[in-house]
Amino acid sequence: MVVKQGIFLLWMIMMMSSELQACEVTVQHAWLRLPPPVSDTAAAYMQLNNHCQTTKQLKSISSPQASMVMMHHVKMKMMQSLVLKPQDGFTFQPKANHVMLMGLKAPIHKDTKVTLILHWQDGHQQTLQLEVKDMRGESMQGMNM
Ligand SMILES: [Cu+2]
Repeated sequence: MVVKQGIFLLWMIMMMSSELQACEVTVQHAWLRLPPPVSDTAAAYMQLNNHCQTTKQLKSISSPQASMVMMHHVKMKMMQSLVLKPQDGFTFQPKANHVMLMGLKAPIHKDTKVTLILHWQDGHQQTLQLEVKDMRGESMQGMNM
């Protein structure tokens, strides 16, 4: 009887911890600005929200399509990591914080499927598909990231 209860308790703990593990930061509006044809860098943007009960730390981002991906503040100042407390949000957006893809392995077109992988502190990897947006008609500041 005691063993049975012990196993049940263990099962409960496992269920609860996998529940915590499973909670993912939500990512919305993930997109990449169509870079000029000659450029081997591109900027990406997204909105992150932590609806989980634990603090989440984004350690790094990678992409199979770029040799390096960095998180930048305005003026290309590097962000080492991004800490999101429960209920915290963070937005990468034009002319502010952005995700920078460097060393593009192939030219990106409007219909290219761009993949980003978010590497979280707890070992979880989150794969995103980005929409490529052509912003050239929007303003003359096409190079403004
Ligand atoms: Cu940058």
